Amino acid sequence: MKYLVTGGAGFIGSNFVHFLLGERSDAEVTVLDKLTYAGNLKNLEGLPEDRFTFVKGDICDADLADKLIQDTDVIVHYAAESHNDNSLSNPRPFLDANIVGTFTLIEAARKHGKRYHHISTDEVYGDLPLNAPELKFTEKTPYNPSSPYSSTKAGSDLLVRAWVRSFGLRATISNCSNNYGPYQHVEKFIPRQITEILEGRRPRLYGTGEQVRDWIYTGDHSSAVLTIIEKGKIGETYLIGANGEENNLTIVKKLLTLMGKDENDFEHVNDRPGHDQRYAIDSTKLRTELGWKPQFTNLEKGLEETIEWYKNNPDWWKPQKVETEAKYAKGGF
Ligand code: NAD
Ligand code: TDX
Repeated sequence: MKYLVTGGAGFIGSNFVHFLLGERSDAEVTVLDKLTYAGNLKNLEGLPEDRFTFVKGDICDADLADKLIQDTDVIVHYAAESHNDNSLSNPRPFLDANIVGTFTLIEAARKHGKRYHHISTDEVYGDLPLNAPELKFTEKTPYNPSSPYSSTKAGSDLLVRAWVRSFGLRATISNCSNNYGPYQHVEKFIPRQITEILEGRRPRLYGTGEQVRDWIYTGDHSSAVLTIIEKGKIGETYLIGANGEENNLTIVKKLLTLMGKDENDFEHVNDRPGHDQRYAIDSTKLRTELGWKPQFTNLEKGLEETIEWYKNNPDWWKPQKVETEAKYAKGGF
């Protein structure tokens, strides 16, 4: 099987490439990645050279997409502008990568009749109230995105659904909850706080910190995506989650404690405009219909391993850190 993985030099895409080549000895992978600020070739080190090719390029380049997709069995589309805070300060790149980029890929996929899997997020459903723990997102929840990031992801999902219905595109969609683990860019919540502590500064909590995210270890996202590609029903959407709900304040306190600091040694900074309150995934469909289940469900252990990785890999994250914090300082975050 020949796979084209877009965004494979990013956090989650690179995890999938390592997972896939490790799990399937007959798989060949081409990564198409523009290497934006979020892409890093170090994430792809150590892969089998005879089964892996890297192409630097933009998913909006129709000629390149056409050429690569012609020679592929399955397209797995991870490439995106992925950070909410960036989408609030500069939305335009989100429209280009997430909407036009997806359009370009599904056009080529339908022209060549190729299998396509679309990576999306639970944020397309908007947020849940904090006072109704019984509510969770399901595949039937109406779309209600809040930010420029999540609205462009929602738009891309809707394009895929329309291409399935109108043109018979052989596609599946997955919407996953918040990922964490090694190789995540230091702009994101957990690595930002770990690296702030490692650099001798205090973690930064937006607003009160009562917002809830449903955390999943990246490896579990990757195994779910492979399950959907191999066993999923064409035209269907699957929600991916590992029952990892926790509020931001608790995560910050856990990180401080695990790193030998006082649990109250953090700062409250400006809140994110339009901040989504709670995400929570009901992944019953994926578990019962396709038999998937997560392996890394101990959040505390996952955080310990993640802290250890950032401690041991300053050469990976230090180059991103100064620019990221300068961006945050401008907005008072
Ligand atoms: P990331 O920002 O770490 O990586 C994105 C990758 O896409 C980078 O390597 C970047 O260079 C590449 N890219 C961006 N624009 C491109 C373009 N125009 N052409 C080619 N390559 C381009 O993102 P991530 O956190 O790994 O997220 C990957 C995917 O998973 C995204 O689609 C995101 O919406 C989705 N997702 C993320 C999470 C999460 O918690 N991070 C949760 C659910 C879904
Ligand atoms: O410094 C911070 N302090 C803070 O309190 C940062 C960076 C974030 N936060 C809060 C905001 C959110 O409530 O932490 C929570 C998580 O923030 P992010 O890591 O920015 O993630 P989120 O906005 O929830 O979106 C993530 O999950 C869904 C990914 O970035 C998306 O790509 C994915 O689709």
